Amino acid sequence: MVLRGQRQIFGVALITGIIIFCLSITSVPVHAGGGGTRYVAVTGNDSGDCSSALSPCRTIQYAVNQSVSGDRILVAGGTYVYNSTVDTCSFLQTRAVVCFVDKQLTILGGYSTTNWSSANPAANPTIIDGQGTYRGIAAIGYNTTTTYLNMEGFTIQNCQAQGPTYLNPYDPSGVGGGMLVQHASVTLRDVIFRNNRAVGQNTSSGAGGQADGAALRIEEPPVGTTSLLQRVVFDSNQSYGGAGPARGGVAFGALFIYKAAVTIEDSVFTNNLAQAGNSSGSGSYGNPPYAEALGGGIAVEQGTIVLRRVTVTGNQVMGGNATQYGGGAYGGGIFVEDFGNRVTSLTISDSYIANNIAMAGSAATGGNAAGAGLCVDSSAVTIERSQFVSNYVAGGNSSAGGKAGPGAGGGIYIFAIRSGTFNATIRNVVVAGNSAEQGNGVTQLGNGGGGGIVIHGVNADMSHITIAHNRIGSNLVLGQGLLIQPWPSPQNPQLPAIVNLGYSIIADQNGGASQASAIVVQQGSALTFNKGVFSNNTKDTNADGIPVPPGTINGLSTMQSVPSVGFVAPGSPHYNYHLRLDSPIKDWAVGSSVPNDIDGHPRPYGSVPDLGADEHWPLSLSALPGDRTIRLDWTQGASVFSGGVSRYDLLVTCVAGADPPAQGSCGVPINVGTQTNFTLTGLSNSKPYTVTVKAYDAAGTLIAESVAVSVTPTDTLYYLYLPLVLK
Ligand SMILES: [Ca+2]
Repeated sequence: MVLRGQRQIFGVALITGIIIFCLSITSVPVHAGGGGTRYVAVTGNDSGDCSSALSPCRTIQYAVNQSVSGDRILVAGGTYVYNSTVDTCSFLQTRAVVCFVDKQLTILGGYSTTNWSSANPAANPTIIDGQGTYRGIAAIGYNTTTTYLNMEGFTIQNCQAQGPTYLNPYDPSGVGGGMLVQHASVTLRDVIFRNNRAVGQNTSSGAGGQADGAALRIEEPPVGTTSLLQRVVFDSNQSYGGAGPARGGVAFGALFIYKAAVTIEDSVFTNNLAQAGNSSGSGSYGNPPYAEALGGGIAVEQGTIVLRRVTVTGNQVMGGNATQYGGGAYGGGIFVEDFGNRVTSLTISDSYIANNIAMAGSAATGGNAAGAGLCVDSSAVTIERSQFVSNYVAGGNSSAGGKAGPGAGGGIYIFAIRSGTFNATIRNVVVAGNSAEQGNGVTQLGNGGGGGIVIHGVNADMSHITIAHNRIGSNLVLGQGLLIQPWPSPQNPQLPAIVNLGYSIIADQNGGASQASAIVVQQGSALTFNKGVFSNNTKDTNADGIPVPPGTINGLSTMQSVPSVGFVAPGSPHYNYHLRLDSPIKDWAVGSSVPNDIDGHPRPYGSVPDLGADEHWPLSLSALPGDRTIRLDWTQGASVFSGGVSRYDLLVTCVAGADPPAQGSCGVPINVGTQTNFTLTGLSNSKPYTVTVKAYDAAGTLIAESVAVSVTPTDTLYYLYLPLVLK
């Protein structure tokens, strides 16, 4: 089923031009030979050039004004707010606490007036507070292509960018609430964006103002630069599209990236919101035609985006309401699309995307919703070693007699509306506990689907995927776990979806109307299985023509079935889809050459890899000998089996003449409860002991064990023993 009638490009609505400076900056000082250090503290005074640590300046902005490219500004802990007397950026409609044009600056927080040599942002919180009125930072390249901000150790909070952004030509958008990086590149480390807003203006004609980048907008940095975000937190930032008489304003989420290469590592996006504006009119106007909300955590319009070890949880996109057409909702956690047919790519690795929501707006015709965890349009995408868990997508409700909006792709929705190199490569990924629902109103069984994943009009190479416990609403039938469909429709398949699915698990899929199946391949598309397992689904595929006629399905004979896969702790609250020791599908991935698993553990353990995202390894255990003692620790190993273990037993094997442990007997299991470290005492020195840790579930079934570790206690501790770590 077609999700969207016709994809529109959002860019027309974007602010893309160089700022029109109707401003009073007469000259921008860009001197060679920077590299000086300037000092700022809340106890300081704005005088001189801030270059003495003994007499710091009072405002960051004053120090910025004194600075030349290459300078460093060290900022002591405290809260810094807007001060009009030092503001040199009168061209900004939303003024900023800190603003600069055409400089390369490093601004470092976390210092104190008694210690300017090492930063400690935790001990010396350094806060830029917009007081609900001002933008936090604006870094703008105007005459140069080298403008750059390196910022570390700050909290940027309570900032707001309220539309309009420009007066000539008039633009009602509100963008970059916490930070606006325009035609400049940025490096941020240890920065927290909290409770910032971008607010589109309410308008008296046409569409309401767009809102994007509640925390941060990175807009068209110089070609060849890559912006870098490390250990950055985006928490509770909100973008609100403005109301408009024809339709509400579009909203993009906390981080908005436009035409940029950005790498994000070890960062968190949580509880952010993109809410499109409402309208008392039809809800359709201009381009994009509807009041859409996109990318609650991260929204990308063209770029090269790399996400490593990123957590994206609890973010939302909410389409706008109107009378005729509800606004769409795309990518509750992450939304990425090309722009103007430019190359765009997304790489996600070792990341966790959970509990995000995409809900379309209500109207006579409910809006479309897609990809609660991730929505990708016309871009190359690679996803490795990541989890998409418990995300929820719902189409918009319709008023009496109108059509309910479709909801599709609870976890992941990948699509294209034009031909191109849009391959999706997905490896070692868990997609579990996600759901897709249609809005309320006049429903159709085909109006959405793919509780776990939708692949729509693109090629996808998927291997070692665990698709489990996804569901669709009671008025849907198309793919509880996986929906594969051509663009724009099975009746008019112009771009097929061609999917390879190898070494994967499709288990415990449920929900939907009576004919719903776990996998649906629609006519005009193809799916090739290469080994895998079905388990406990209400119906595995639509190969039999139910619920809809199938496209090409190959390799079905390579699939096996088991009653239970043997997950450690499936479903809420743990969503732990690692394999138990007694899983029947271990060693079934004959021929797989994928070198590792979702944990980064090597494959295979033993001679043949396991199906799905996890390779089952023995419980990792470290053992440290001491004087008549052995210190055991399996905390790290236990994390793999979290939620599944009811108790651990230690089994200690002793040689002849060796004293038994004080805590039990040789050869008899010692129940240590749920603790994940233990010290055996009373042992004999110079006698080898063999120790195994065994993990049991609540039913008393063994679900994991360590390898047997041989350790010899000793009192000759002349040197430090390194822990013996075994997988
Ligand atoms: Ca593993």
